[in-house]
Amino acid sequence: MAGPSGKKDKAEKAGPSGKKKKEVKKETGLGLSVKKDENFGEWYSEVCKHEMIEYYDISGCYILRPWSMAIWEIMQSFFDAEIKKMKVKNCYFPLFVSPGVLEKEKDHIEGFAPEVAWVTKSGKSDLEVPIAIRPTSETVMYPYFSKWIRGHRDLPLKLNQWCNVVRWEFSNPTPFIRSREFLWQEGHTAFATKEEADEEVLQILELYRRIYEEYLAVPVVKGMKSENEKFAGGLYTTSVEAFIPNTGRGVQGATSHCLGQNFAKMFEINYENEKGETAMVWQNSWAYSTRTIGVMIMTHGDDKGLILPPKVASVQVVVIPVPYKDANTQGIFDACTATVSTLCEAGIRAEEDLRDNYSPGWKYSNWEMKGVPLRIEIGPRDLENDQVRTVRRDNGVKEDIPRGSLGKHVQELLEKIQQNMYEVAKQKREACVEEIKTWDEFIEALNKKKLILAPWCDEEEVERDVKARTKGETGAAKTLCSPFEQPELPEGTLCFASGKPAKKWTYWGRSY
Ligand code: 87F
Repeated sequence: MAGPSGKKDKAEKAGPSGKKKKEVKKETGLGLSVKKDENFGEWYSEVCKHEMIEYYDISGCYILRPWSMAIWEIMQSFFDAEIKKMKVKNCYFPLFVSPGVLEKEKDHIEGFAPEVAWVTKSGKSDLEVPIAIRPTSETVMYPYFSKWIRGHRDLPLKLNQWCNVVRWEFSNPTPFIRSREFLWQEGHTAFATKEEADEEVLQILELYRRIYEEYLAVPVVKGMKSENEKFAGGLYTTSVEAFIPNTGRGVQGATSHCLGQNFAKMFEINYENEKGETAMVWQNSWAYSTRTIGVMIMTHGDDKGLILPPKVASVQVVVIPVPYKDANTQGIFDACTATVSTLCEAGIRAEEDLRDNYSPGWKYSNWEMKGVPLRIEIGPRDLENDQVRTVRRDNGVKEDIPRGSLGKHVQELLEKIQQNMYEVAKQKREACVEEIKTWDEFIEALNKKKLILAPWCDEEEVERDVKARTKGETGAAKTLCSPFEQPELPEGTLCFASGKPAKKWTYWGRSY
């Protein structure tokens, strides 16, 4: 199915079920063969293949094609500029980790050990000492933090790197959402005081919220991870959590951890404070990955394919000529080119599709499938009236606009599309939220694929118990986060699972 054999695969695709229609669709590259509501997994995989990713011949590894890489780069530009305002500096540490360093912090690595990939050979000969491939870089970086941090003037130390990491996952791989290699940024910072660390955790979390809500038009909840779900090596973990209504699963969007002084102790990251005493640093780490793109695809895509939010779309507007037999074809083509120039000058990412081997209808479907937020059609009538026709990808609404006010008008339309996509996604998510009080209500809501908000006693043992009691084919329910924005918790409210006094409202559900 993958790579080099892809072409051949298509030709042979008649298959035992022999669905003619599906085959024809595959041949022309038009339309999806499944609906989002009918087979979400298959739908997602098909949508990704147009043209975000290409499957690869190693399970769990995917090729990021320009169409998705461009989205990553746009988010990267935003986040990189924001952290630079916070005086975070970029750096790059090696991909390889020696076993001694990797295993230095035993607690931290313990649960993760099966996922670490190792290089054991060069050519045909075994390496004397196998070398690990980074799954994350705490143990890679912190020996150098110890070396570089000497006095209070060396603090804060704020580093970030944009890189790939490898985690040899065994549960079912999904493009962007769970892959064995992925791209991310990892920030690692060290401070003199806990207060400074606490403040940064939330500043970064707010940037993650903005990536999801302002760029990807995906609503998220900011909150605190439970003791069970936090990063074991740290003090506390905050996250932004998204929800996929179609599967009823939560998905952790990004995390911002306060590590406390655990790693500082382990790696002896000490400094001399103003009083001349030896003190230990407070640390944070934070990351978001290419998973963001998967969450966006799942949230917005429809039966026609992808829908890209204008802010991250590498092509925001596609301009398509609609020539008729006797019409002034060259005039229409020229109008398309002029339209693209005008839009580009207005700072809009626009492209024309003047290919002569495809019909306008084919092009419409093709660009719809690729999710371009706005289509502009120019035909003989438009030329006559000095106008263009716009068609929105998010709701199909058509509008004729005068060519004179193109830049301003299209800019406004793109902003409306961005806003509308966020509102629609938010409404869909809100419709899934269910506040429950009892165990029976919990199970009922879980079976209805709800995002469950429940009063909880906040005890680790109770969360483990809920997991055990809900274990099934589709995975156990667990806490997603305790939202920072807490609804009122009336005196005497009891935990839905243990019957003990509830301490907080917490989101529960199955998750990716
Ligand atoms: C897999 C193998 C080895 C996650 C792993 O979230 C180690 C790990 O430490 C591991 N999977 N983690 C936790 C990563 C924590 C932390 N690292 C820096 C982040 C943000 C960026």
